[in-house]
Amino acid sequence: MAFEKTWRWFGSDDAVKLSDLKQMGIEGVVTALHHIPNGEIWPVEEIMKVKTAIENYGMRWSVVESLPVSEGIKTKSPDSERLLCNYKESLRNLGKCGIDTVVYNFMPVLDWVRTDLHFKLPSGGEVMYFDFPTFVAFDAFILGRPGAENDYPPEIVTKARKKYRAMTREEADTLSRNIIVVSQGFIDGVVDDTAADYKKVFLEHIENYRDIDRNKLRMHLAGFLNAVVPVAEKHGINLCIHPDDPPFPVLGLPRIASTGADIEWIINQHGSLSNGIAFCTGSLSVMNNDHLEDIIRSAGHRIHFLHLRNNILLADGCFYESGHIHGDVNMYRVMKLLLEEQQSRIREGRRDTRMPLRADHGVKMLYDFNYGSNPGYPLIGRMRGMAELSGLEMGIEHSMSGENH
Ligand code: DNO
Repeated sequence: MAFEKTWRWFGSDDAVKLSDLKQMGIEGVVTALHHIPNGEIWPVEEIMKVKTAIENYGMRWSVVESLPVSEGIKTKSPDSERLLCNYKESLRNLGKCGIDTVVYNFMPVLDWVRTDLHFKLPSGGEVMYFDFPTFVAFDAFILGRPGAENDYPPEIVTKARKKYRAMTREEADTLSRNIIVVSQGFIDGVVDDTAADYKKVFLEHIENYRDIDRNKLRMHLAGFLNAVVPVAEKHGINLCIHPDDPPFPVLGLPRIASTGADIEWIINQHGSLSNGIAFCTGSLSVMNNDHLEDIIRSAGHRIHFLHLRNNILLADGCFYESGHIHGDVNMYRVMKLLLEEQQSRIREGRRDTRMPLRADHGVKMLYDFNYGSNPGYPLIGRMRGMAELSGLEMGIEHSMSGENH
């Protein structure tokens, strides 16, 4: 049985239409109610509109990515009780509509970070790149966050200073806008594109974490899970946390979903299957490639969603995305272990055997340059990734079942 082929679709504004997805062989759509402001309740009628539109094309709304956890919940602000009530209500409404998989993350302020959204590969294709010294240049010298220099290794700060000195004002502005606005806006980022002084607003968000260290953030996540997992379970929903991207602290903010040990800690906070993870090979492999297989072995039973993609890892914590099957992640081994997990679910009679998979991010290529797309989400590059992953999956599945044709 193959994994459910899914595709991240950004709603009716997406240049790719549902009819296109159908042609591409997509079975399940991954989307969110992007028009509902972060922290507000998702009403049944709005959920049903999207669900019906998807089902009219013979596909299913397979995964909600994401039902965003507001900053107020992450920081436990005075408004957090109301936000939590709204979150639970949205989950109930999703459950009533028969949606069974919901992704969230617990990364402070920024969802994911890249310093270059248009890194040119020798082939002419474009991918996203994270350059650690450039990121530190942004934090310490462009944003000027107080104390930032002390939050990073001295040798990286030295390189960052050099990078900053060589930057034009325009380059520095593009870098800031990419990190704070462009890479976040389409996924309900915390800084509004229209904010006049978006860097100031961003710094204020960071400042909200001044008394929140790793332990405290963990306690906030534990509180969140205790509140929402029973609701999810009652309504037949599997929640899954997306790992930190990149999986190490940035901006002096705590990170709690970066390593195998973090994931173990998270799944142990609540024994329900509804307390699960989104297995993102791109995020989890950046510091340590080898632990991907360990994570599948130890936490595989809680994996509810597969984000597969690859990276090339470089010195100094830098990396760039390299499509799907080629790169530092051993996609053959990862796929094989995931298929074994699916087999064991079938043997155990579990209901959640679909294991929705999406080709995460992709190389911008060919006609992708003629159409607008959100950073990381080109049509052709992702479609190539889906095709590669499907072929790999089919080959491994056949060899596992002993078939030789
Ligand atoms: C980036 C995505 C993330 C992910 C969220 C889940 O491309 O993987 O934005 O959707 O972190 O909440």
